Amino acid sequence: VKLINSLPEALEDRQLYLMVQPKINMRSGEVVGLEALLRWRHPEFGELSPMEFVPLVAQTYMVNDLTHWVVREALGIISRFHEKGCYLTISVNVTTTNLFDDSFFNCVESMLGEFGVDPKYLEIECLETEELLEDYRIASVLQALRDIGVRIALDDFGSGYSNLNYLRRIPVDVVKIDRSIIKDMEVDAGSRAIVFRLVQILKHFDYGIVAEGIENQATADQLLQFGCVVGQGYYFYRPMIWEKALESFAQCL
Ligand code: G
Ligand code: G
Ligand code: NA
Ligand code: MN
Repeated sequence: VKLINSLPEALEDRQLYLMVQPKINMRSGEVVGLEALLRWRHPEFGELSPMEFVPLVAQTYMVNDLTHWVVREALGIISRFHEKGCYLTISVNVTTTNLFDDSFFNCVESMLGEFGVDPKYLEIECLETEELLEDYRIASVLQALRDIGVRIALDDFGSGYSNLNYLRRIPVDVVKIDRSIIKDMEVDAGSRAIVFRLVQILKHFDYGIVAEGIENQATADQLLQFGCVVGQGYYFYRPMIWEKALESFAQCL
């Protein structure tokens, strides 16, 4: 409770900040996008991972302010890359509560305008929850975002319900294959078989595919063989300070 109550102050004091983790085209080695990952440097509790506070905040309406802050910050970051001619996308993680918020769509749309970022460079990552699959209000927010060009990614696919038939009913452009399956690929033929078929099915329906949690070359090679080109994981890059990413990737032209 104390933690949650200190959030508004933390937002003002800039105790929160974003790290970025690159997504890469494993065929060319090129960085194609960044995922924004939230951190909280708390004066009393130290460095907090989003797992320690996002679930708590997500039970309150404060999660809306928090996500608006994250989107604003992420767009500020990506516009710095674009200024340097480096047209990467940026993804932001949102919770189901955010998608029930009537102001979410308008906020995102107006912030895109404010920063002059083409909506196609913003991706919203959401988790496959029951509400996401079943609530028409969420589907309509996602569809409205897609209609203006924002991309929608389904995060951690393969860790929850992962019902392929439901998947087709929700407006999603990109599916991220959860690292829990990816991490076993190197040692387990069964996991490789699942990923192989999953990639085939996702390609059949024209989804963009991102493999998460790649930790070694063997897994990256296998994924490429299966036709999954975009990957993310410690093998390529760990989450990093965005200024450092700007320094290293901004000569990407
Ligand atoms: O970066 P890290 O591995 O600590 O992230 C842990 C979890 O927190 C991941 O599931 C990630 O999706 C989530 N997360 C990271 N940043 C944000 C954010 O800005 N908003 C929300 N809702 N979740 C986030
Ligand atoms: O749930 P989500 O996929 O958004 O989680 C993102 C989190 O996953 C980040 O906080 C990041 O630290 C973590 N992560 C990213 N790549 C790897 C990886 O290769 N291995 C492991 N164990 N964690 C990873
Ligand atoms: Na994510
Ligand atoms: Mn994920």
